[in-house]
Amino acid sequence: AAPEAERELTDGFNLIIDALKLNGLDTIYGVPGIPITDFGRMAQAAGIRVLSFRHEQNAGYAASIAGFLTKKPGICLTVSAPGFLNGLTALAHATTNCFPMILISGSSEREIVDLQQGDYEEMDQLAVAKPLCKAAFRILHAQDIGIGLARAIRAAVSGRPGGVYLDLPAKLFGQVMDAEEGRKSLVKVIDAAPAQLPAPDSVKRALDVLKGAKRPLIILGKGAAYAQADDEIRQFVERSGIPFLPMSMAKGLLPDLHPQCAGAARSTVLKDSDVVMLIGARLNWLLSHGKGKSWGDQPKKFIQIDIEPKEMDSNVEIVAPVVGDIGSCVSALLAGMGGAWPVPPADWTAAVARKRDENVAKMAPRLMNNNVPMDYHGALGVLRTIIAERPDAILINEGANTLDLARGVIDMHQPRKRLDVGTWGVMGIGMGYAIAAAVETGKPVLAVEGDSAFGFSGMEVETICRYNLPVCVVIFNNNGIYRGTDVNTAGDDPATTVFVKDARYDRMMEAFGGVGVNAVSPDELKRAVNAAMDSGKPTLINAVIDPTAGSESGRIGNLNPQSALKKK
Ligand code: OXT
Ligand code: ADP
Ligand code: MG
Repeated sequence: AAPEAERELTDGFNLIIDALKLNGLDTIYGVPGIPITDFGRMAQAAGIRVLSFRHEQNAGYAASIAGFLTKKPGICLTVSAPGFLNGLTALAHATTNCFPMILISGSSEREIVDLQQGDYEEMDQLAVAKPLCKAAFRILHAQDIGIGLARAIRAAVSGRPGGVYLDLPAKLFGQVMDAEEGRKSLVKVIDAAPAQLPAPDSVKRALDVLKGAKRPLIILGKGAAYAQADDEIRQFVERSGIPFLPMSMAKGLLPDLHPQCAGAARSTVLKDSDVVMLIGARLNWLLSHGKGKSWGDQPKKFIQIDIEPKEMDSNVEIVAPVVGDIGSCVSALLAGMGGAWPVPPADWTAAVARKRDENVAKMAPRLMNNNVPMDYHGALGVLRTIIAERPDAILINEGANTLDLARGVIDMHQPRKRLDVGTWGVMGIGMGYAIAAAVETGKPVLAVEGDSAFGFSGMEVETICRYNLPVCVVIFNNNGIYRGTDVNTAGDDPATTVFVKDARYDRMMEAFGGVGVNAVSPDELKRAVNAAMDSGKPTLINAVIDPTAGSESGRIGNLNPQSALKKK
C-alpha cells in the first residue's frame, strides 16, 4: 500500500458530484447557503449546470417539471430547515403529480438535532419529509454516497414516479476517503425504470371490453405524456378509431385538431360513453371520481392502464385493469388488436364530432374580438394563433380564469408542450416551470399567468434575466384573484381578492434588464409576444384584462363551500 502521504484522496463533496455525473444528472436547481454553498461551486466547476434561484419552492418546481420532461429525476438542492421546508412543497407536488424528483438537502449535526440542543437550522428533516414523498434516505458515510444516490434514483423513477428526499448532513461533505475506494463505491444505475409488461390475460380482457363498446372513449392523462410512448399511443388511438379526451397536460400528445379529438365535447363524451379507457389518468377530482352528474346515468365500464396496481378500483370499479408501463401496455394492445379491428359505431363518432364542431364554432367569434380592455377570449385568441405558428414552443399556464380559458382556447400540437398547475391546482409553478422548460428543452417558452398566480414566483424573473433564458411571460392583469372588482363594505382595507389597480408588472422585468411591454389590445399583445419569441430575450408583457371579465374560481366555482346563512 502507498504511504499515507501519497494516497490520492476524495471526499463527500467530490463523491456526490461524481455520483450525480455518473448517472447523467447534469443539472441542479437550488438556492445556496450553509452547508451546501461550496458544494454548488464545486459542482458548477465540475461541469454540472447549477441554477441558482431566489426561493427554493421555485427551484423545486423547476426540478419536478424537469423530471416530467426528461424521465430523469430533477434535482433540487436546498439548505437545512427553512430552505428544506421551502423545497418540500415542490417535493410533495412532484409526488402528487407522479413526477420523478430528488430533493437533496443539507442538514445540521445529527448528534445535536437528535438531542434537540438547538443547532443552527435544526430540524429532523428526514422525519418531516417521509410522509410527503415516495421515499426518504439519509447518508451518513462518504462510502455510502454511491449506494444512497442509486437508491434515490430508483425510488424516483421506477414504478409510479415520485419525489424522493435525500438528507446530507453537513459533516458528510468533508469526510475523506481513499480516492480509488471512493470510485469503486459509486453506482451507475442500470435500467432505473425497468419495463413492466402487462399480463397477457389483462390485455385480452381489455380488448374484449373495448370491442363490445357502442360508445367508447379513451382518456389520455399526463402519465401517458410522461411515458414518451407517443408513436404507440397515436397508432393505438388511430387504429381503434375511438374518440379521445386529453387531460390538461396530455393535450398535444395527439394534436388537439386531430379528427378523433373530443376535447371540445368533454361533457358529452363523459356523459354518453359506455366504455372508457383511461391511459395514465386517475379518476380523481379532475374526472369527478368517475361518478355523479358529469358522468350521466348510462352504465359505464372502465378500462385502466396504469403502472400502479393500487390505482385500480380507487374510486369506481375497473372491469379491465391493465397494469404495466404505458409503452409496453399499448404495444401489447396493438399486437392483440390483430388485422381487423371494428371501427366504433358511426352514430357515436358522428355525435361526438357534431358536439365538438358546435362548441368550436360557438367559441370562434369570441376569439376574434378586439375589445379594449381585452377580455380573456380576445387575448387568448392571439396566443392560440402564436402557438399554432410555433408548435414546438412550451406553454406554461396558471391562474383560475387564465388557466381554464387558456386550456380550452389554446390548441396544442405536440406532446409535453403544455405544463400547468397539475393535480393540486397549485399556484406558483409558473417561473420555476418556465426556467426548467427552457433549460431542459432549449425551446422558447410562453408563460401565460394570472396576475395572482404570477405573484407566487414573480421574483424569479431576475433568475430568467440572469440566465438570459428565452422566456416570454404574459400576465393577464385583471387586478386580482378571479376578478378585480370586489369591494370591502366593512372598512378601509381593500377586499381580500383585489390587488393594486392597474399595476405595471412589465416594469419588474425592466429592473433586471429584460424587456417589459404594457399591452392593452390584442394587436399590441400579438406584436409583443411575436417579438419576444423571435428575439428569445427575457420578456414580460403586462396584458391589461377587463377586471369584470372573470368568474369566481374559473371553471371550478362549484367547489367553493357556501354559507347557509346568506348575507345579512
Ligand atoms: O363540453 P362542454 O360543453 O362542457 O364544454 C367544455 C369543453 O367541451 C369546451 N372546450 C372547447 N370549446 C371550444 N373549443 C375548444 N377548443 C374547446 N376545448 C374545450 O369548453 C368547456 C370547458 O372545457 P374543460 O375546461 O376541458 O372542461 P371543464 O368542465 O372545465 O373540466 C373540468 C376540470 C376540473 C377538468 C377543469 O376545469 C380543470 O382542469 N380545472 C383545473 C382547475 C384548477 O386547477 N384551477 C386552479 C386552482 S383555482 C384556486 O384554487 C386558485 N387559488 C387558490 C390557491 C391555489 N390554487 N394555490 C395556492 C398555492 N394558493 C392558493 C388562487 C390564489 S386560483 C388563484 C389565483 C387566481 O387568480 P389569477 O389572477 O391568477 O387568475 P384569474 O382568475 O385569471 O384572475
Ligand atoms: P391527469 O392529471 O392528466 O389525469 P394523473 O396524474 O391523474 O393524470 O395520472 C397519471 C397516472 O399515470 C398515474 O396514476 C401514474 O401512476 C401513471 N403513470 C405515470 N407514468 C406511467 C408509465 N410510464 N406507465 C404507466 N402509468 C404511468
Ligand atoms: Mg387575476
